[in-house]
Formats: sequence, structure tokens, C-alpha cells
Amino acid sequence: MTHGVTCPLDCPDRCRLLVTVREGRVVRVAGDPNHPISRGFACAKTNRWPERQHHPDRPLYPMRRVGPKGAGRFERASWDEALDEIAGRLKRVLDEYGGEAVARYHYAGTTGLLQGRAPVAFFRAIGACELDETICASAGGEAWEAAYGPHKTGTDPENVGAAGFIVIWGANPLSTNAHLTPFLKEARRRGAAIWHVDPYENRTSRFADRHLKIRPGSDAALAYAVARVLFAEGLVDEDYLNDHAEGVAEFRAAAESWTPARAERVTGVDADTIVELARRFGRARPGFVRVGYGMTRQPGGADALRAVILLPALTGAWKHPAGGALLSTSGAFHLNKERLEGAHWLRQNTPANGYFRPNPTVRTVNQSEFASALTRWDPPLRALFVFNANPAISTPDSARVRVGLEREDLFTVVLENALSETARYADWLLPATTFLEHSDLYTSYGNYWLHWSQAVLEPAGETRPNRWVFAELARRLGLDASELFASGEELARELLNSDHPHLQSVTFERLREAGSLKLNLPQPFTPHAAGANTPSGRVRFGPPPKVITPSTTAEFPYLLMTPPQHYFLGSIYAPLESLRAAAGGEPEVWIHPADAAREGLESGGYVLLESEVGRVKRRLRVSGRTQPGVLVLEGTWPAEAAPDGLPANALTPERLTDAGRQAVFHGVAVRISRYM
Ligand SMILES: Nc1nc2c(c(=O)[nH]1)N[C@H]1C(S)=C(S)[C@@H](COP(=O)(O)OP(=O)(O)OC[C@H]3O[C@@H](n4cnc5c(=O)[nH]c(N)nc54)[C@H](O)[C@@H]3O)O[C@H]1N2
Ligand SMILES: Nc1nc2c(c(=O)[nH]1)N[C@H]1C(S)=C(S)[C@@H](COP(=O)(O)OP(=O)(O)OC[C@H]3O[C@@H](n4cnc5c(=O)[nH]c(N)nc54)[C@H](O)[C@@H]3O)O[C@H]1N2
Ligand SMILES: [Mo]
Repeated sequence: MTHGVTCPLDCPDRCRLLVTVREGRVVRVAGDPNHPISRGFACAKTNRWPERQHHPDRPLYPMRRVGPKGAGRFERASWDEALDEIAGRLKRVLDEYGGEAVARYHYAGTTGLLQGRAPVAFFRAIGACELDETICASAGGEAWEAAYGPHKTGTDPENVGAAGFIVIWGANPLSTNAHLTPFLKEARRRGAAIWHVDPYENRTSRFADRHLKIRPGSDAALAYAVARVLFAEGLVDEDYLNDHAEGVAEFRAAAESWTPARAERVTGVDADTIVELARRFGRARPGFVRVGYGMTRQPGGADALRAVILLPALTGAWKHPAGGALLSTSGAFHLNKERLEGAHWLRQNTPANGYFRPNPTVRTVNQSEFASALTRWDPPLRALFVFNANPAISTPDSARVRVGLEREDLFTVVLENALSETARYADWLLPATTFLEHSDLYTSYGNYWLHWSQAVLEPAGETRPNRWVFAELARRLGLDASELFASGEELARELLNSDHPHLQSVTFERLREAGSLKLNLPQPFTPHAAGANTPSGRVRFGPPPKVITPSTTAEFPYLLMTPPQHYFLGSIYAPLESLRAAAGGEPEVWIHPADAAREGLESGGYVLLESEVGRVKRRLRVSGRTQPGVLVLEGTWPAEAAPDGLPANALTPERLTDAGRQAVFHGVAVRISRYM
């Protein structure tokens, strides 16, 4: 039997998939050929989902820790034992230390609203710590909001085929947004050139007509120099700026000092190329920029992105449905989220029952400073719930995260559908269903389609959806929190019950029947043709973005970048054996030939990478794909794939971006030496 489902992974594409099920097992995953985004192909990561779904290590029963923390030794228990014990322990922690001793850590392992977002209400009802979700998109989000206001919307990717010139800036969509490719190809067929701005050569650079190998973190300088040429050569749209923008004079003054020659010294992109970029973008009918969150993972990442996304406002490219910029479409959905995450608990101080109370002033865990929350907070955290995330390898200073997870006085519960690095540290490992075993509602951040995905498999073993677990705990704690006990379908209906015109005529019945529906966008869709969602309705050019570049020191003279890998998403990977075949045996760090010669290093040997917070051992490859001074290590690989079992984030300090309190994953100062 073949069924239509929605891919739950944290990827802009939000694919509609066809899965073939035989005797209770999924044997094939393909893109739905009738879906305008998915177009009959699944990406290199989703293709191999069946191996993950039926992997022998998948947790299928509630498990209680028996070995030391981190050893991954568990014994099977019943759900009643697990839930009673967890609820009892949680009660004791709340009694003795209050909600501020309880933390949640979760992100987008599944992006479904029911299994991903609804559990938040549980934690708000008991007054647990808030979570500042900064691991991925907060710097970009704040930058976008500063320029265009809340509710991120960008160019509809389905219109991009009509763009006249395309710049892919700080993103690698051929690996991370594969279903944009058909639209890029269409634009190329119709004559558009495609340029790529990225510090190293990846699949997108190879696909592009021109690759600008920019110095990491220097994008604001490049954008200013482009803006300066646009102003100087009369390529700005004066009418658009007069009618729909503010702060342009200050921005222009800041751009004035960025001559192409000066920008060349900072960015490494030669001045002639900068002028050509500006002319092509300014003259195109229209110009389009695909910007990625990748470029925001730098010390000045928020302002860098802000400088770039202002360029289509300068040229008035937003007036055309194919022009403008696309960072995220997530703000277009306007679901009725009133109860979903229990926001009401933060506005009130009414006890959720006679005893447990919400606490609007409770302290907040910043995801990007998770290591410190676990090891330095005073008073310390006493109970931690992790789901939809694998912070033992995905967050900064991960060696210290492990030290925190090893604390005997920290009670840790992990909900997982794989035996992740974090799951190994659990006191209780609770087996979760996958997207094939639970139903959920999905929005997207790379297109304007809304999805309902119906479960197509019976839950394996005793696996349960995340929401079920939190409802059971809430029952045991006696919480009066109706949003936790509502059925998934009830919640989905409530989410869709919104007056916003984008959701007009979208009902739960229609969505379930169709699987996915496109938002009812005004046509032609030109979200910023007449300004922005800011209070004044104008695109904000001020305050002028700052140029903040990442720095190295004599002790740590290289910049390390760790961008996503083609074959897995975050740390969600197919089994190692299959990964080895697809992606090569182990994570490799790439060094430029000139640096390798100076350091006396050759391809194939092991090197030691050291930063101010940690050290890891990696296989070296000498490659012209990177640039002098920059080391590249693609992917948050499974720790066991590395020769030392340590994640690359053992090198990442808890440094935060200029806005958004986000981790700086791609601007880490390191040194490199032969591994002895
Ligand atoms: N295959 C695969 N797909 C994925 C993911 C994955 O892990 N693997 N992750 C998913 C997730 S969680 C996310 S958030 C998205 C991310 O998707 P995007 O936000 O679109 O970012 P990436 O495609 O990761 O692009 C990162 C690129 O930015 C470049 N970059 C880094 N620093 C700079 C800089 O200073 N300037 C410029 N110009 N470029 C820079 C990197 O070299 C890299 O090529 O992708 C999603 N899709
Ligand atoms: N060095 C470096 N570090 C990075 C990045 C980088 O580029 N470089 N990228 C950052 C970014 S953009 C992101 S988004 C984060 C991602 O990092 P995390 O937020 O930790 O997400 P993943 O690593 O994808 O892990 C998701 C986990 O959720 C589990 N899961 C999937 N579906 C379900 C479900 O339905 N229920 C439950 N209970 N579990 C489920 C999966 O098995 C997996 O173990 O990493 C960040 N870390
Ligand atoms: Mo992400």
C-alpha cells in the first residue's frame, strides 16, 4: 500500500511523501509527484528513512537507567511504572525547589505542531523554566523583524522561476532546501544567472554560475559595497524608498565608506566582481536573494543578514512576485495558537490545581548556553525533559553539556525514537512514535503549504506520541490544563479556526482530505511591494547594520565552520553503516592547500583541532574547496562516527550573536596540529 504523508524534518521544503508499506514495514519513501513542491523526488536524507524507522537500536519500551549516566544501559519497565515514577520525582522537585528547578529542552526533531509544540503547555502549567529557542533561527528572525516587522514572509519560491537574477547568499539549498532546485533551474532556463555567496565550495556553488568565496562573517561589508554601487549608479528605486522605507539616508551614509576596494580587503571578493554583482542585481527584472540562516551563525550574523535583505528594498525588487528575498515563510500561517503552547499560563498566576502554579517570572534556559544552565546555574536545575532534540551533540561546548548530563542530582527524562547521544544520559528513556505512527499538523518555513499527515503505521512496540506522555504526566499531577487533554484533532481544528484571510476556506476536513493545501495568498503575491509589517508600515533601514567580523588570535589562528551535511539533518541520521556508504566513513576537516603546506599536514592523517573550550581528533583533507584561514567540517555527525567519539561542538564556545542570543557555529577560532 502506498500512502501520502508529510515529512516532519526541520527543513524548508516540507515535502509531501509517498511511503510504501508492506506487512507493517515501510519499504520505500518517494516525493509525491503531484505535489508542486515535492515533485516526485525525496532528498538524500529522507530517502533512507526506512532504515531509521526499523532500526534494531530504536527504543521500543520505557527504559529505566541501570548503568552509569551516559553508558546507555537500561532495563525495560512498564509505562505505568515509568509515568508514576517520573510524576513522583517531578512532584518532589517542584515541592522542594519550585518550577525554576525544572527545564525543558526541545527543538525541531519533528516540526509537527502537536508533537513538537503542544508539550510546552505542560511546562508552563507547572511553572517550569522557559526555553529561549536560539539554536537555529533567532538571529535571522530578529534581523528580519528589525527590517520588515513581525510575521516573516518572503518571496513565494513557486514564483522564483520568473526571477531575472538570483543570489543565493549564505545558504546551501542544493543540500538543505533541495526542492528549491527545480525553481532555480526554471529561472536559469529562462535566462537568469545564479550567483552563490558562501565561504566554501559546496553543491550549491558548483550548481551556480558564479561562486563568491567570501570571508566568513563579512557579508555586511559586501552588502554595503553593493548598496553603494546601487546608489552611485542610480539603480535604486527612489519611488519605493520614498513611499515605503525609512532610515534610508543613514543607511546610505553608512554604505558610503564601503567602496568596492575596501570591501574587497574585508570580504576577499574582488572589487570588479562586487560592482558586477550590484549592476546585475540592480538591473535585473527582478532580482531575488535566497538568504540562509547559515550566514547568521557568525558573531555579527544578525546585522549581516539585515544588510543583505535590505538590498531588494533598495532596488524595489519586492514589487515583482519573483523578486525580493526569502529567509522564511513561517509568519504567513497565522494559525490560532492561543492555547497550543499554553501561553495563557504565562499571563496568569492561577494555580493549575491546588498546588502547582504557573510562574510568569521564572528563569529562562538559553539553548545556546545550555552547557552553562546544566553546570553553572545556582540554584541548580534538578529535573530535565528532552524531546525532539539531541543537545548532547548539537549545542555549544558539548563536552560541558555532557558533564552536566552526568550529574547524579539531575533527573533526566528523554523522549526519543532513536538511541541518540542524549538518550544515553537519560534516567528514563521514553520510546516515541515517528511521523509515520502519529498524525500531525505542519506549517513550513520554505513555502506556503499547510499539511495534515495521518498516521500510516501502528506504533512499534510500546512507542507513544510525545503529547500522550505529557497528558499522562499532567493527569498524575492533577493539572487542570484542558489543552493537554484535548485530542489531536480537536487541537488541529482549533489551530485552523482563524479569521486570517490566508486561512480562508481552509477547514480541517479539507486539509485532511487533501493532505496539503496552499495558503490563500493574495495574488499576485508581493508581500513587501507596499512596505512592511513595522509600526510605520515602512521597511526599516536603520539603525544601519554594523560590520562585525569573526576574529582569530595568534593562539587560535583559523576559523572553523561546521555547516550542514548533505546526507543527514541535524543529528538525524540513517544508521552509520549506510551513512558510511553515502557520506564517506567519518567526519573530515578540510584545510586549504596553502595552509596545509605551511602547517606541514597532508590529506588522510589525523589532526587535533583545539579551541578555547575543547579539542577533537579528526581526519584531514587538503582541499581547494575551502579558503586560506578557514577550516570546514560538514555536519553534526553521530559522535560514534568520530575517531574520538566527540562531537564537533566540543570546540564551539558559548559565544552569542549580535542579536538573537544565538550560537556562533561557523566562526569558531581554532588551531590545528598533527595528531600524535
Ligand atoms: N541536508 C541537510 N538539510 C538541512 C539540514 C541539515 O543538517 N542537512 N538542516 C536543516 C536546518 S535545521 C536548517 S536551520 C536549515 C539551514 O539552512 P540555511 O539556513 O539555508 O543554511 P544552510 O543551507 O545550512 O547554509 C549554510 C551555508 O551558509 C554558509 N555560511 C556560513 N557562514 C557564512 C557567512 O559568514 N557568510 C556566508 N555568505 N555564508 C556563510 C555555509 O558555508 C553554508 O554553505 O537547513 C535544513 N536542511
Ligand atoms: N556545529 C553545529 N552545530 C549545530 C548546527 C550547525 O550548523 N553546526 N546547526 C544547528 C541547528 S540549525 C539546529 S536546528 C540544531 C539541531 O539540533 P537538535 O535540535 O538537537 O536536533 P537534531 O539533532 O535534529 O535531533 C533531533 C532529535 O529528535 C528526535 N526525534 C525526531 N522525531 C521525534 C519525535 O516525533 N518525537 C521525539 N520524542 N523525538 C523525535 C530525533 O531522533 C533526533 O535525535 O543543531 C544546531 N547545531
Ligand atoms: Mo536549524
